[in-house]
Amino acid sequence: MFEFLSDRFSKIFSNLSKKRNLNENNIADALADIKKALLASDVSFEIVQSFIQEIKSECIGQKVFQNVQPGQQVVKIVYDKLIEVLGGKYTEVSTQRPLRVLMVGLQGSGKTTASAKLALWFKNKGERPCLIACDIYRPAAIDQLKILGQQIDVPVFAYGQISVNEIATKGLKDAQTANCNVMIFDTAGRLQIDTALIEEVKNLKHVVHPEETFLVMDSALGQEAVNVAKTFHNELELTGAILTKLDGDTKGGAALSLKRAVDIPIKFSGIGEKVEDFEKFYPDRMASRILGMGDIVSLVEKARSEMDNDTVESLSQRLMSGEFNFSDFLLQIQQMKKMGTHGLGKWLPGIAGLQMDDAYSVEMKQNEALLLSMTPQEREKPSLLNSSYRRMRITKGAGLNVSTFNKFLKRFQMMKKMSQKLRKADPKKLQSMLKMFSGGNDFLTKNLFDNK
Ligand SMILES: Nc1nc2c(ncn2[C@@H]2O[C@H](COP(=O)(O)OP(=O)(O)O)[C@@H](O)[C@H]2O)c(=O)[nH]1
Ligand SMILES: [Mg+2]
Repeated sequence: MFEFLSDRFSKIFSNLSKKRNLNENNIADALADIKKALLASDVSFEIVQSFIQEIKSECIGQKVFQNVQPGQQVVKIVYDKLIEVLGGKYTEVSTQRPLRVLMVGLQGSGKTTASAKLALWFKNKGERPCLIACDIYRPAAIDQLKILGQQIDVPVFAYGQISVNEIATKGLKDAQTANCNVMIFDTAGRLQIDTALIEEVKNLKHVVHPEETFLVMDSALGQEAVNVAKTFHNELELTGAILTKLDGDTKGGAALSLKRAVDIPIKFSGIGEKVEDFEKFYPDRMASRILGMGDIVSLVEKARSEMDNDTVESLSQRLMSGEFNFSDFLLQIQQMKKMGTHGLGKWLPGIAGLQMDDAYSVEMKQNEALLLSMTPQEREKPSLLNSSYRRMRITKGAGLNVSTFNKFLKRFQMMKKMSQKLRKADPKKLQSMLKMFSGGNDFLTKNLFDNK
């Protein structure tokens, strides 16, 4: 996926990273190469222009970090920009239920396949999806949907070639009777956008009132993606896109153009012909794949937050092994004092969402006091604290009362529970992720919680 672009980027950046000093000339050379690479990947000219312009101005305003070469910093800037162009943060699908999803797009883009894939995705999350066949022009399309539905054991409502409005009305009713909470409407496409097609889907939209309208788009579409997306968006107010056939040799034009062209998030990607070949689309992971320079990116990230890398890494390893004890807890608190929950949260998922407000820092100070008044053996082996005498001594030693001790234990249990959860995650996946993002960063957090 995006091999073409990532090959080019790798070359540009390995040249740049070797340079000790960056000056206007070698930055300009690199930017010219990036521009060529993007244009050759069929990203639209306007988008490439603004992309390059923005990178240039960021490069100029950069502070130099110790231990990081300027060339590596440029990689990080391009990486951040790529994430933004690919959509920024991942946005979740609507949580409303019942949920109505309208799938639109050109013929052959992968709507019918993506409808089934999406249904399976919802089903695997414990929802009750169904599929409604609204492609009335090709009887084969209805059969295709029925077969897919059977394969994933999801009901398909099809009514033959009656008007789409009637189909929608009947479909909604039947879906309700069947107690489905996610209704996915597979529509007809044309080879090219034409007004009749748009009118038909618009009518359908008036009847269905979908919470989500997804544009299904072949990722090989290139810069034509801009026009297609703009037209569909103007007429139908899209809420997101599904990028298909990312398993093929796509250059990246469509993916890199969508957000800037119409400002809709890419929510999913199709990565093969099978119904399981479907995943959430994460702009940051995609950017990392395109750049193929995860190591440099994390190096710069680390330099930025000035982390005490070794300690934190071993802490997160301990957490994942499920062996979190009081010594680890103490280490964690001390690290947190150094770099805040935000910095540490990148490594230790459980605390990513915690706000370091006043109450929380008081609690942390108390916890630290309690931990420090334990013996080293007690910190290594929490079960030693089953003695109420020792608990009282420790609490007194820390100048606190019993209720704070109980609160402390609760917090510790929370961490421990989380570590067990992490341990249950697929170890192979964990390992490969750790390897891929050697040293950890945002990806680690997201991967850990999303792949279970
Ligand atoms: N390799 C690959 N093929 C896909 C993917 N999604 C769809 N296809 C294929 O693309 C073709 C058109 O898909 P279909 O769902 O019928 O498109 P529709 O006309 O928009 O409904 C079919 O042969 C699918 O198997 C994908 O993510 N990867
Ligand atoms: Mg179809």
